This record gives sequence, C-alpha cells and structure tokens, in this order.
Amino acid sequence: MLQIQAVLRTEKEMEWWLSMPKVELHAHLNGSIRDSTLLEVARTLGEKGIIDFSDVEHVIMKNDRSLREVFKLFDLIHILTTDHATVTRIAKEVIEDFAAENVVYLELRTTPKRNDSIGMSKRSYMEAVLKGLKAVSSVDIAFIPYNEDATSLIRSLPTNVECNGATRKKIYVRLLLSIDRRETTTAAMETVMLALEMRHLGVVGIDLSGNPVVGEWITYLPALKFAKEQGLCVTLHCGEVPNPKEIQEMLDFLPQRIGHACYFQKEDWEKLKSSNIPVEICLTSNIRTASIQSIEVHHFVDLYKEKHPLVLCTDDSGVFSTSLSKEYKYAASSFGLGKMEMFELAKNAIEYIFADGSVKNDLRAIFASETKKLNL
Ligand code: 6MZ
Repeated sequence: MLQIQAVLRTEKEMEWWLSMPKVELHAHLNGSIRDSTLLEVARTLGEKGIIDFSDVEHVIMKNDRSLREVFKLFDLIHILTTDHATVTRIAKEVIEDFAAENVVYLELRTTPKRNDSIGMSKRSYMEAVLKGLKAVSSVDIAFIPYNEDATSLIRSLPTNVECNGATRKKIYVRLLLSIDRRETTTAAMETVMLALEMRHLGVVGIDLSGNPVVGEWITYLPALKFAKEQGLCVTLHCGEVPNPKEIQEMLDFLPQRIGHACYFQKEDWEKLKSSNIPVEICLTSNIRTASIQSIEVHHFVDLYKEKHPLVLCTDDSGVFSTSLSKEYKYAASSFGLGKMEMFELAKNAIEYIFADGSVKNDLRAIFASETKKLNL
C-alpha cells in the first residue's frame, strides 16, 4: 500500500515537471532519437542483410557509456539513420517528443552530412530535416522567422491554442547547424554558408561539437569568425575534456553561449563570468559520461549561486534516456531547489535564445500565463 502511494506521488510529481513550460537550447537531433525508432531502423537494415542486428542491439540498449563509447554510438547511429527519409522521420518525432514535454521553444542542432553514395549533400540533408518539421501535425509548430510562408507560420499566439475545446500544444523551433570537430576548415565554412542561405527557414546559429579529443580550434576558427561577422549566433562545446589552451581561446572568441564547461580551471571561470557567457548545462549527460565525478560537485551549484546565466538542457535525450522534465526534476532534487526557483530558471532561459525579440516577447507571455495555471 505504502509502495503504491509512493509510486502515485512520484507520478504526480513528474506530471508537474512535465506541465511546466520549458526552453531547450542544447539538443542534438541524432542524439534525441527514440530508442524504439533506432531499434526499428536497425532491425529493418538487419532484415535487408545490410547490418547484423544482433551486433548492434546491445550497443543501442547499453546505458552506462563513457564519453568515448558515446561517440562510437554516434557513428553507429549515423550509419543507421543517415538517409533522407529517416532524417525526416527523426526530425518529426523529436519535435513531437519535445512538444509533448511542454517545451515551448526548442533550438535543435544537427550536423549537415554529405554522403555521395546516396546522393546526399549537406543541403539535401537539411532539406530532409525541414521536411520533418513541416510533417509535424499533432502540435502547432512555428519555425519560419519571417512572414514568408503564412501557412506554416503561427505567430502572435501567446499561449497554447484552443482547438475544438482541446488545447493544442505549440512549440517554436529554431535550428543550429553543427560543425563536427572531424571537419576541415573548408567543410566548416560550407556549413556556415549553408546556415546563411537557410536563415529564412529558421536557422539562427552555428554549433561546434563532436568528439572533443579530435581536431584543433584553429581549424574551425575562420568559419566561426565568418559566421559571427555575418550575424549568426555561435555556441561552442567547451571544456568537455581537459584542454586549458583551447578553453581560453574559445572564451576569447566570445561565443553567444557555451555548452558543458566541465573541465574549467580558476582562470576559465573568471573569464567566463566576467564576459557573462551563458552556459548550457546537461546534468545527466555529464554524469553518465563521467565528465563530472558526481552531481554534488557539479558546477551548476556555483553558477546558480552567483546568478551566472545558465540553462538546463538534455544534450542527447535518446542516448542518455532523459527528458527536459527529468533534468529539471533532477536539478531540483539534487540541489534542493523549489518549483518556483526552477520555474524562474526555465523562464530566464528566454533571455539566452538565439531567436529574435518578438519570439522572446511571445515566450514571456506564455510563461506569464502559465505562472497562474501552475499555482506558483
Ligand atoms: C560533443 C556531441 C555530444 O549532429 O548527427 N554530439 N558532441 N559532445 C557531446 N556530448 C555527449 N553529443 C552529441 O547529432 C549527433 C552529433 O552531435 C554531436 C556529435 O557530433 C554527434 O555525432 P547530429 O544530429
């Protein structure tokens, strides 16, 4: 009996975190893939004799992966998912999953990929992503920043839309194009050029990601500089492994945001704080990959106390079996924060989004109306 009551309490508690509006700023498309979709795609390729399903099943289902193993899994995911139809499917499902979580603004990042053998260019990869966004029908999605496609553009709706008495969820989506650390300067520049060409389709910035032990900062710098000069926002995976020189160079670049900041030393914190660069915090990812030894020593605590700009994010909700609601609940229970404080944290993230001021205003209105509903 007591056990049932405890389960019901946990479920009710989870419902609250689900219902709270949230802003997601650090989510990798292929890291956010549903396990069920990944397994289905792998099984189909197995049946066609393209892969041996029994070889990959345990890799997909494994839960405790080191950072090195995570990147091995990404290589496998890319083999399984990188064709136009699957990219479209994943994009659609990922948006639906975030919307179901009451994420009201999502900045989804992905690495445009070229694969000549199947006629895929970086542009056609991104077109497949956009097709996935357009295919979402279960929620209202606003992803085109300018008034170019009135049918896809749902604007000035300060809260979830009433439709036949039922409330349809609404989500703003913007895209970041990722440069993989394995890429050359030319390939990185190609991604930036593509982002500029796709600005009118909701691309707002550039991310630098990929295996942090691969590549050199100097390789990506020309493309990142150019992106910044052209008015694209830039976020960098920074300090995922100990690399003091690179961390300092990245901070000197003054990106609009950084992700992770796990291996920062005293001088890095000083530079970060004096330049007020917002940090995308991915708790489960950092703990699972052992980039941070334990949640008690996570830098969230210090940054939060000092009121440094920060935002809770999932990183790879599929790979790490998490969700943004779970990340908020995890932070609240780990750091002794109340619902009001967590709501404020989610709301403050609006200030660090890469979309324009009118989207910020809409989001502020959504949070204001939700404050009343949530009984805060
Ligand atoms: C660095 C990461 C990452 O781009 O194919 N990625 N890069 N650190 C992380 N922390 C664990 N998690 C994901 O999504 C998968 C790609 O995102 C980057 C890697 O480059 C990975 O291949 P897309 O949609």
